[in-house]
Amino acid sequence: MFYSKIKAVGAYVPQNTVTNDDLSKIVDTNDEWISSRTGIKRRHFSTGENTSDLAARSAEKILERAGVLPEDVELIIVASVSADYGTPSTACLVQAKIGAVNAVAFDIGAACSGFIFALSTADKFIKSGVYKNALVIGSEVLSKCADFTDRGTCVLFGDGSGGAFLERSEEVGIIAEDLGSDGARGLSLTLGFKEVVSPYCEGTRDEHRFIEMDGRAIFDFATRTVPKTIKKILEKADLTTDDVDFVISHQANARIIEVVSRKIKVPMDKFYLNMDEYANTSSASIPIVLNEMWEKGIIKEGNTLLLAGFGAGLTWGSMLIKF
Ligand code: 4VN
Repeated sequence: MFYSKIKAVGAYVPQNTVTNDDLSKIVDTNDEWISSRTGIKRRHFSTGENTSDLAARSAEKILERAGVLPEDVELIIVASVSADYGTPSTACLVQAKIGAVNAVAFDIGAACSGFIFALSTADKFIKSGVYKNALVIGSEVLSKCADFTDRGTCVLFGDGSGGAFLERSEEVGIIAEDLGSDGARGLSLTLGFKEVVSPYCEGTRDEHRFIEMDGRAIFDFATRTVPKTIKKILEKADLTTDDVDFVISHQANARIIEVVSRKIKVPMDKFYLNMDEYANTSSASIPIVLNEMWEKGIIKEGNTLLLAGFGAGLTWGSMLIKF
C-alpha cells in the first residue's frame, strides 16, 4: 500500500498589483464595497505572462525545493479554467517550458475545485503504482476572463499559480477525500460559451467570452456545501475538527469562510485568508495559500491539513492531508 505525500510546495504570481482604488478608476466600484463584502483589497494582474508562464515558474520553484530534476518528473497535471489555448493543454506547455521530457501531461477542468481534483487524480496514479511522483499545479490568468464592465464580477478575481510535488511514500500523506459535482446548477457560474457554428448549422454565433456569475446562488451553494463535505470527510477518516491543524479553503470570499467557520465550529484562527492580497485565483488559490503558510513556517511536517475547494461546475472537493 502506497501513499502520496507532498514533498514540496511553491507558487508564483505576476508582480503587477491592482488595488480596489485602482479598479474604481475603470469601473463604478469602491474600496469600501469590495473589502467589506469580500475581504479583497488587491489582486495581481498579469501584464503579459500567460497561464502556462505562471505555471512553469511555479513548477521550477517546486522542483528546486523538492530537489528533483525536470527529467525525473513522471506526471504533470495542471488545473485551470484560463488555459493559453484550447489545445495544447497547459500541462503540455509547462512540460516543454521546464524540460520535463519524460512526463505524461494533461489538464483538469474543475474550476475552483480543480487543484483538489488534480491532487486526487495524481494520488490515484501514485497509489496504484503507475507513477512514483507527480507535479500538480493550479494556474490562472483570470484578468483575461473578467468583464471589466461588470462591477459585480471583475473586482473578485486575480491571477496566480501554485502547486505541489507529490511522491510515493510508505508514510501517510493524502489521508482522505470527498469530491462532488452538481451539473444541474452549472449555469450559475460560466466562462466561455461558444455556440456551434459551421457550414452544417445555422447558429447565431452566440459567444460569451467572460466570467458570468449569479453571486447569490454561488454564495448559497458554497455556504451549504462546504460544511457538508468537511463533515463527510472527517467521518470518512474517523477524525474530528480537533485533529485538524489548519483548514485551507478556496479564497473566493472572506464572508463565505466566516460562515463555514461558524457552521463547522472551527475558530477563524485555524483558517488562513489571503484573498486580501490575491483575490480569487480559482484553481490557484489553495496552492498559493499552502505555499504562503509553508514559507512563513506556519505549517510544519506532521500537521493535518483540511483542504476545501468549491466553485464552477458546480464542483466541490475536500481533502485531508498529513503534511
Ligand atoms: C465560489 C464562490 C464565489 C463567490 C460567490 C459570490 C460572491 C464570490 C456575491 C455577493 C456579493 C459579494 C461577492 Cl462562493 C466565486 C467562486 C468562483 O471562484 C467560487 N463572491 N459574492 C455581495 O453583494 O456581497
